[in-house]
Amino acid sequence: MLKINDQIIFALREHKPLVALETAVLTHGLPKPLNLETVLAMEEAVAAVGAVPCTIGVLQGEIIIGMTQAQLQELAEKEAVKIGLRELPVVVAKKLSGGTTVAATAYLAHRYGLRVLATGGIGGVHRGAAQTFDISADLTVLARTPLTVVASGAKAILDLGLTLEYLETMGITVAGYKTKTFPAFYASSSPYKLALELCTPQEVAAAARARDGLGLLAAMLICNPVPPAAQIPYNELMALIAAVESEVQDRQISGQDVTPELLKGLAAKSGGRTLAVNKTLLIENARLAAKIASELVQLKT
Ligand code: PSU
Ligand code: MN
Repeated sequence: MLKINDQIIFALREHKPLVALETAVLTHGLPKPLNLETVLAMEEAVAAVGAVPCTIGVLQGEIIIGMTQAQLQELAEKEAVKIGLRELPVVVAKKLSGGTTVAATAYLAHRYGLRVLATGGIGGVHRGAAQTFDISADLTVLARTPLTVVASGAKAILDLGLTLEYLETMGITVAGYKTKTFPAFYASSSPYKLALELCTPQEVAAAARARDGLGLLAAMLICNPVPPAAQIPYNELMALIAAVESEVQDRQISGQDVTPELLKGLAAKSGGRTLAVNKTLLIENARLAAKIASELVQLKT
């Protein structure tokens, strides 16, 4: 039920820097052909810094740690399950295929010895969660998985204030990377302030090492804002989301489909602009994650 790519085994044994990448963004987050293009560009960005990309996904019930390009292509063509932690055992048993969310990817990455993960934006507390209880399993997994996760904050479709509160409650370190505000995924900044800031890959690695030394079990979320030149400014973004949100509500979409449907709606309403920003931030996050992973392997533990 598990296949660890030979290159990944070698990289782990040789203490090479590794970056885990998820595949829910391939199967559910981005449309074809941008999805595959983007994941491959993330892998390239990691490799360009001298680190080893390790994309995680599931094909015919086999959990693959370090997918090849051919495997990614196959997954992109397939009927795919969105695999959170709780789907994982059933997907394996029934030999299904799918993309792993941050929750499942983080769990697997940690289990097999990786320390850094890059994504676009983590899942979080949805707007209206007081009624729907819709809170991403990303948060509960990150609370007990000591990885360094690089993301442009949480997805802007969420209630960012409630998401920050939840992150605090769960003891997840949230630090801005060269910023004092919580980025809003497609927007480089938001009205939400961050108390902690880290400014270099070395600083991030030192904090991760201190976390490990202290025996703390939660992930650190490193919030890397999309470059301002590429962003959709916060106010504009909020108006866009409000319009799409009411459409999704009218169609009575719930559960796992909410996030993908909102992302799809935003892409349509913005004339594809959100897709371009999403690609940019995914690549930038992969690049920063690779730099952090490279610093981490320098630190003797
Ligand atoms: N980042 C992106 N696009 C995505 C995701 C992250 O740029 O589609 C995915 C991640 O896999 C994350 C998931 O775990 O969205 C969150 O889904 P949910 O809110 O249903 O937990
Ligand atoms: Mn959800």
